Amino acid sequence: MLDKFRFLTAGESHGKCLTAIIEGIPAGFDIDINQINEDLKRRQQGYGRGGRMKIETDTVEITSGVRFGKTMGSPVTLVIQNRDFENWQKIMSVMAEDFTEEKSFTQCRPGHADYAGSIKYNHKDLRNILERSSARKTAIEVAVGSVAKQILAQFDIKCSSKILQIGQEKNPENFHSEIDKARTEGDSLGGKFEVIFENLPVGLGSYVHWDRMIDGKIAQAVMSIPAVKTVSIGNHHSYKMRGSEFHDEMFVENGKIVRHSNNAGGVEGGMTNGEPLIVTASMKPIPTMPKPLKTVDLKTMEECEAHFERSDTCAVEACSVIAESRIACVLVDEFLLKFGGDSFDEISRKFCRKQ
Ligand code: EPS
Repeated sequence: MLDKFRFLTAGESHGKCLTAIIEGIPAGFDIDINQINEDLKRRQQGYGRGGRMKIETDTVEITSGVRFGKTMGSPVTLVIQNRDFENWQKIMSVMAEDFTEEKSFTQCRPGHADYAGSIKYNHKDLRNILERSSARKTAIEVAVGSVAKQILAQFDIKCSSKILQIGQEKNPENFHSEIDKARTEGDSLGGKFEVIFENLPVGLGSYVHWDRMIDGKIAQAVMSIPAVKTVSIGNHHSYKMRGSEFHDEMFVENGKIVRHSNNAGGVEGGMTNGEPLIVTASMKPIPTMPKPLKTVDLKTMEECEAHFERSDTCAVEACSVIAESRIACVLVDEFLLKFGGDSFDEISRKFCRKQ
């Protein structure tokens, strides 16, 4: 999907490590590894996370493409070690002789990829699906997104996110108690969050073809985060507003075009319009929980309770950090398509907020 800022990730939830190779970063960009680690920490720290986050302290290693804090124009490789691998070496072994039947699980977890994945890839052991479908892989995606954010920041493009709702609760002061309540009851919670990018240039994306519309690309990038169920751009009440109320009128002040509203959320005609980009998304409640869901054991075809090891109660804060990263990747890709070049200096010469 991405043309200029391309990346591939690899790694299982309880495997040795998570890896990403990013291709297409021009030379001469500043990359601060501490900043990547800050984003990784933000993804881990949200209230409502489970036992796994006590084991992991995600930090990235850059093994190619950066020298003395600057990109070299060559592929950038990022690696995050899974500390929990130490406890899973036998279960995640690559050696055929380590296989034993009792290491597999067959009680499907509703809401996860288990059922469809077992049929699609013909897996009898549902761990083969769990391991890659797990949201653990979003750790390395956040590292990639952090690199994208750092590139954008060098053109003063800034990003932030906030939680709008946890379950039914809209008051931030009550979010923690709402999560505590769900945890005590062995349940899980979803919620809603908002991501904002400011100072974007006009004209990222295009109206000329459906697959070049920036809103479509952002929707795909955010919707494919595990557990995300809705994505909207701008005022999500648009469908019940009148045209005269919704559309952002234009005025001239001091020789400049200005708007006094941003219901469009920074996108018109599939392109950024220079106003802040506002993306809202909602996340379903996490499907793994101590209070077990009824399901089927795919081996015996008998009804049973879903497989449970441990779980998070709520990961909406983590999800907002992941969404920042995913959107940053789309934006940097479009940015490089528009202002592209081989080096930071070349791009700086071409860069213009209104072109
Ligand atoms: C996840 C299950 C839990 C989460 C995990 C996502 O992991 P575990 O099965 O090891 O307890 O903690 O998230 C992460 C590990 C992470 O880094 O975000 C799942 O099934 O998606």
